Amino acid sequence: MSAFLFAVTTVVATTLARTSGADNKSNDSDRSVEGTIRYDDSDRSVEGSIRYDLSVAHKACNYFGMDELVWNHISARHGSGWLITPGRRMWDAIEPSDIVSASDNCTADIIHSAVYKVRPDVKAIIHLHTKYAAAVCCIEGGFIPLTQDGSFFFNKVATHEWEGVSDDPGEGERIGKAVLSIPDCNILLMPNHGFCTFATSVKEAFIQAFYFEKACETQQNSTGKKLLVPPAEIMKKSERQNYSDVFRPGECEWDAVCDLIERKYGVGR
Ligand SMILES: *[C@@H]1O[C@H](CO)[C@@H](O)[C@H](O)[C@H]1NC(C)=O
Ligand SMILES: *[C@@H]1O[C@H](CO)[C@@H](O)[C@H](O)[C@H]1NC(C)=O
Ligand SMILES: *[C@@H]1O[C@H](CO)[C@@H](O)[C@H](O)[C@H]1NC(C)=O
Ligand SMILES: *[C@@H]1O[C@H](CO)[C@@H](O)[C@H](O)[C@H]1NC(C)=O
Ligand SMILES: CC(=O)N[C@H]1CO[C@H](CO)[C@@H](O)[C@@H]1O
Repeated sequence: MSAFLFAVTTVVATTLARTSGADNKSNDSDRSVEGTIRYDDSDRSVEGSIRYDLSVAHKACNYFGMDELVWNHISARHGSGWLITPGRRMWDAIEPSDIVSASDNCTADIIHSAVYKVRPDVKAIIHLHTKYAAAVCCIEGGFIPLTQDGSFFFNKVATHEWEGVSDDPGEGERIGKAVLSIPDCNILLMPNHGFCTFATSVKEAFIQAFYFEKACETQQNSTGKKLLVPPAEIMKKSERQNYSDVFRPGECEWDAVCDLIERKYGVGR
């Protein structure tokens, strides 16, 4: 009986997540400023689908080795604020109900609120310290897109120099300036620290982070060799193709990632 109930709950949660999706374009005009969370829980079904996607994204980071113990954050706008990683919990154990509407971590508030403030189009942010991206963060010149996977980020990388652990609210303004300096950027590279990807949905932000880490791995493994850097016009063409409706990050991958995570970890227990 309880197994039956669990199965029903899982199916309902999964269907909800996949039909209503987290790409919901909520009204941004009253979005929170400077980390002030005014949580709008008026739409339960939208909230449920965002929580589901956030839980899957945390568990998928754990599955693919992209997490770092209890640190780092994934967030998604909801209502006039955003939902975010609870902290103090391993990412394979983050369930939809564990996601919080305000972080107890000031670092996350500064970085995430800075990006949401200057980019109304951004609905989800992932901040990670994955190993290959962290290595690329420590190389002069930073990220070099070399492959088809890397073309997602061609001319889309903003940079914000490390200021130590982010606890100075003034840093938010500097992060905002960095993000605005590269039109349509989808990566904030944080030298000697890590990176953020930002996107129109949780699934898109996760898939971007996956490909960014992979592109950094390719770059790192090519270090010290003579690089074949593709012509800019080919990268530009590939970038546009990658962002067409069919290949938009997450479009083809996300349901399969959800299936994988349901099989390996389960969601919603
Ligand atoms: C999107 O979210 C807003 C606010 O949460 C809600 O009013 C609206 O109905 C949602 N739209 C869809 C298509 O789910
Ligand atoms: C968003 O809300 C503001 C004020 O609440 C309203 O003026 C505006 O038309 C709304 N925009 C959309 C796209 O719903
Ligand atoms: C917040 O999280 C970051 C990692 O994302 C960590 O470096 C920092 O120490 C945390 N700060 C607090 C106050 O918990
Ligand atoms: C990069 O190098 C590591 C260590 O040699 C290897 O395990 C990994 O498969 C390589 N990755 C790529 C994308 O070449
Ligand atoms: C996010 C992004 O870069 N989107 C681009 C993808 O390609 C389309 C079509 O060429 C562009 O209009 C978008 O700006």
